Amino acid sequence: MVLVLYFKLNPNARPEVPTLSPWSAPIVWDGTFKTSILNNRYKQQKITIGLTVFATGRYLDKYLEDFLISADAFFMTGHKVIFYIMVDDLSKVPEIKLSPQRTLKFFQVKQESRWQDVSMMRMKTIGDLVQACIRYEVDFLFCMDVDQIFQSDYGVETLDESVAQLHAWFYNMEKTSFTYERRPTSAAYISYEEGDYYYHGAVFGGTPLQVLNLTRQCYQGILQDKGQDMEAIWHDESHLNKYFLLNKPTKLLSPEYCWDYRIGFPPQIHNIKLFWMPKEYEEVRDN
Ligand code: U5P
Repeated sequence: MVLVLYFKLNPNARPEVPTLSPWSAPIVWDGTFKTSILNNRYKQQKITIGLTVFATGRYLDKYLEDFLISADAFFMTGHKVIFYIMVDDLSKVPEIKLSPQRTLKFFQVKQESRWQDVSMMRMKTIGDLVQACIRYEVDFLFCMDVDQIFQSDYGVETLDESVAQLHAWFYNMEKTSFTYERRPTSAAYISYEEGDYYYHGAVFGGTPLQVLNLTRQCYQGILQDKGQDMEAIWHDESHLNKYFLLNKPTKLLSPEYCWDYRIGFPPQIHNIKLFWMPKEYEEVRDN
């Protein structure tokens, strides 16, 4: 049984940004934690961290190799990591030699014909996989988009029961500007009066049981909408935002943990740990 380490962030290190949510969940910004202390404590517990990623269709050739090479270098270095990689063609899997303590597990999945369905069906596949095996194999789990690159240490300061990523484009906006699903008939509906943050679907995590609950509930919402011939505006991300509105995350990651360089380099962004790859939508999406 692994204990989540509740460490006190040092908000004085980053006085210019909010480091606590209204429900007192830490918001992790670069400089607010002591990596060496946390690493030692988690090493004593011999934790294993899982990371799920999907790479089907053109995403497999275009993004998977660079994602994995960068994850090997920067994701949870010094700790045991299992990568759970979902592909639609096992013959195209890149040959990568990872550092010790890192394991790759590949799973064959069907390529959905619509990119929106690829994105949404991830919730079902991740839930099924957590249920079948991941929950016995890891202490913490992250789920990420593949079209991203790690560029500096992404470590154990991010671990918690339930972890959400602040979206780089919305972290300093008013909630009325968030692109939540606004149609009351959708399961993902959030009114203009509600909402805390706009969370990014490209990164979420937590303990396996929390991730199981999240993926199951999001998938239920997706199915409910499909039953009404609806699709939420930002697909699985809309359902994720609804889930985190009702089930507050216990830790939030600053946009340094998932940055888009097209925004530029505002002064609050000190140390980018992961960034979005530029995407030519016509090239990677079939429809
Ligand atoms: N994805 C695929 N293949 C597709 C579409 C999406 O593997 O054809 C996965 C990738 O991991 C991608 C994520 O980063 O879903 C989110 O999709 P999107 O937001 O880029 O459409």
